[in-house]
Amino acid sequence: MGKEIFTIQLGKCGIQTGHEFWKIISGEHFINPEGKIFFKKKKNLIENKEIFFSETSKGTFLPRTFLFDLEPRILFGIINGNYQNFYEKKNILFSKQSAGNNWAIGYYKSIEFQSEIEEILRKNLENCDNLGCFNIFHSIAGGTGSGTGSYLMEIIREEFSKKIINCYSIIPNRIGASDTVIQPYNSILSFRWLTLFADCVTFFENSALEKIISSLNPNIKPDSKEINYLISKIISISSENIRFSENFKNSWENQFSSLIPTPKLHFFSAGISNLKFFNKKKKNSPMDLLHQVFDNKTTSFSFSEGKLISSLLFSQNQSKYFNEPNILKKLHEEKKIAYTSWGSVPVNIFNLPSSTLNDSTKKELCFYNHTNIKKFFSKNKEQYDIFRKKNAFLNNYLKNFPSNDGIELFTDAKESVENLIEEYEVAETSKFF
Ligand SMILES: Nc1nc2c(ncn2[C@@H]2O[C@H](COP(=O)(O)OP(=O)(O)OP(=O)(O)O)[C@@H](O)[C@H]2O)c(=O)[nH]1
Ligand SMILES: [Mg+2]
Repeated sequence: MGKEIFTIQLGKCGIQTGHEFWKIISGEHFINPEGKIFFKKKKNLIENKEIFFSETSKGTFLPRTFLFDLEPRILFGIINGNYQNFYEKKNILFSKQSAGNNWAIGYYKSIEFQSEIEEILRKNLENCDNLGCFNIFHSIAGGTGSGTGSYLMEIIREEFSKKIINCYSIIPNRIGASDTVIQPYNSILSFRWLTLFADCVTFFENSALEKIISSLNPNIKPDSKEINYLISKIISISSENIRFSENFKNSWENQFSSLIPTPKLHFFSAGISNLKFFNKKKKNSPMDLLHQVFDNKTTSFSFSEGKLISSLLFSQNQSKYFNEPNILKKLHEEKKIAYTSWGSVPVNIFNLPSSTLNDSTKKELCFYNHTNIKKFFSKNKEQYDIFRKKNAFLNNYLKNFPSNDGIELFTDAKESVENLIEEYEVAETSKFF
């Protein structure tokens, strides 16, 4: 079996998207909300459910996950429903009041839970043969997702320095929805922590996800349920190869390390083809699927500016691409995709186990490491600059820092984002290596 993966679900968004993810993968492993296997294993099905689930002494399989929120409401909604026996109670932690969309409250309030958090992480680690990676689900706009998320990355780096920190970071920008007003403060601080402590980060922009869902089926009016399903489906597909393979070398890090040329450039977007959940009727040729993978992206980055550093394609047509390598080249030409001059292989292809899952839809999924992601950091930095210039909501924010180091932290975070943008700019030139 490959290395185990331990999940961390933080704040409302992290808990809800993570819950959707667990629903999808538990279904694929025939595990019911009680943790019991409800279907006899298909013949010849190779399954590594222990990577994500731990087997209890009663023979049930429960998610290897830690749920944390500074307010109990969302957690109670999940653990008092059908899934009350699904999550281990000892892996759930909450306090009484939310962080009010404030990074500083999220970060500093979490310090009060340091020993409990460390104990939970250590116990879960002891329950693994060889834990490889921490998967963090969170939003970088709310206080718990951004602040506690930052704090947890620091703890993991300090206590379990060799383990990979892989973040699924959700960015609001919902069309027509009012979002947290101090989001630029939360995001700029989160970016600093994600740059310094995470090994890789996949961004999901709610507005981009809404567009994908509408393009797959114009009759659907996307809400959180559909958006969370899409995020979770992307993450679950990217783990199929690990969960359903006899090749234990298919570890998460083996797949994703090919995307990261230097440690700092570790921010990805994903692209997804049509999914049966959104459009049951649509039949797609392999070429249609590929087009969709390039068009349906989880962030608003554009191929028309900047350069592709690397990409990772999960496909049921791997052999086709090996036999006809020009397919991808042609498509890249058609889409005018430019590569960095120093990168090695612009597309790495991994096979998806096609026949194993309940979901028989043909699908493709791609992760992109593209320099145009810098636009996203620039946009957030500009928003932050506007706020800072006017000192908008600043005192309200700073009063939640325990000492006077709030301003210093902001200066540091801004500098770190500027350096990151510069790194992507240099990566577009041949001077990079
Ligand atoms: N895709 C998606 N986005 C969500 C969901 N819940 C919240 N969000 C987005 O995340 C942002 C706020 O994050 P929350 O997760 O509610 O905040 P939190 O981490 O609980 O932090 P506090 O409530 O401030 O303690 C909002 O602006 C929403 O746009 C969800 O279930 N799915
Ligand atoms: Mg909350």
